[in-house]
Amino acid sequence: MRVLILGVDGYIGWALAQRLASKGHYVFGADNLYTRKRVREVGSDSVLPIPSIGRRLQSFKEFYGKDLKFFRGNVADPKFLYQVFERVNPDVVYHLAEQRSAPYSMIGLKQANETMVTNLVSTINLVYAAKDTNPDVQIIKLGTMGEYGTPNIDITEGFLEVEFRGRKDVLPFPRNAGSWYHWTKVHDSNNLMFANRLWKLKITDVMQGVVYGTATKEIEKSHLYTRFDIDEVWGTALNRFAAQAVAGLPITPYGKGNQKRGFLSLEDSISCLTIALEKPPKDGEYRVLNQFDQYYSVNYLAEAVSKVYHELTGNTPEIMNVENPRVEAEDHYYNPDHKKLYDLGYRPSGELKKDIKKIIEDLLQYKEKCRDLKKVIMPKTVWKNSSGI
Ligand code: USQ
Repeated sequence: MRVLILGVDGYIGWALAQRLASKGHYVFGADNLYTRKRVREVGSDSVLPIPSIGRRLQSFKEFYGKDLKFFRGNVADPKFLYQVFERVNPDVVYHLAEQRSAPYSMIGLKQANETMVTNLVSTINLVYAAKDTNPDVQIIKLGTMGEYGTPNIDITEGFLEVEFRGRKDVLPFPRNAGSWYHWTKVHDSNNLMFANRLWKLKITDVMQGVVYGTATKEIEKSHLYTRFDIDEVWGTALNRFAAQAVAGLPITPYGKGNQKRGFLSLEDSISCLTIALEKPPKDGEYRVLNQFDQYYSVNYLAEAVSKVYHELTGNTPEIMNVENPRVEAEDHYYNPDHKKLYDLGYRPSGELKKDIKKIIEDLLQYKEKCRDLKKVIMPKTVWKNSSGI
């Protein structure tokens, strides 16, 4: 199949390109290298070394024996996206090209606006480009489990059967996000649903949990690493905890640390995204898949990382529950469904402890780099201090 990955230079995009190439698909990618730039701006860098895009594509060709045809540009620019669609004529398009950091969106008004525009406009461009140039394309769009928030009821996959004042309906599950970034994903979901109603586009909206890990089976062979961020803006919970241990810093669950989130490994994320391609929705269907393996509290993950680090090195990192920079529930009910991907054939690849061990082993090879980034690890972006112009 001809597969277009918007956001191919990112954490998920680069790993996904390798999986799809190794499965024999023709892979095309677009990216404006936005994450590289924004990560540098906060004084940080990917801990795993990432070469320039030119060298990256060259190594891809050498290892996989075929080109990853690359288009450099911004998918929030409609002209660019239409041109890419016309050149590629994809069977499947993945939209992974959004601003992906909740803390970045909470720095201030400029970043909030940038996140809103980048994310919402890119998705609107996508549905129009699909409708106008290739209405049969399958759209796989990365949303987030964070769209649902942490309601005091079970979370279904996208839709909820409601009985109210004697009448019944099936309605979108109420969304209640916790950052401007997470709200953009809610707005995207609404826009995708509407585009589907208007033009019968075939859409999979993926509610993905927090992804962790350094590798997939392809990356273990190719050594074409994907990026790995650990700073307070671009790094995420479990990855940060492992890097904190390696850097000799305390591991930082925020607040009481009892907040729970769905997590999955990079390997599993890529498997799920591939299953979405291989088992498409019906023509004209909009479907929602909740994509995570298990849910954990951040305290549980902090302890798990500390234990594994001790087993590997003999040292026990300190766990320090720091003041929570976010506005979020720290003690709450959490029970989201995640059945549909299992019904489509997804099976988790590993086991948390083994996955953590692998991350720590990989990071130990870049111990100095983790240490160099010490100054950007502790949380500084405080939700309530988000500032205006
Ligand atoms: N957290 C800590 N300590 C840290 C970092 C985070 O306790 O050092 C806590 C946060 O307070 C939060 C939880 O861990 O309760 C998750 O935070 P995160 O930074 O790992 O992830 P989040 O900001 O929610 O966003 C990440 C990705 C985003 C994706 C989302 C999936 O950056 O692109 O959509 O995970 S989900 O969390 O399910 O919404």
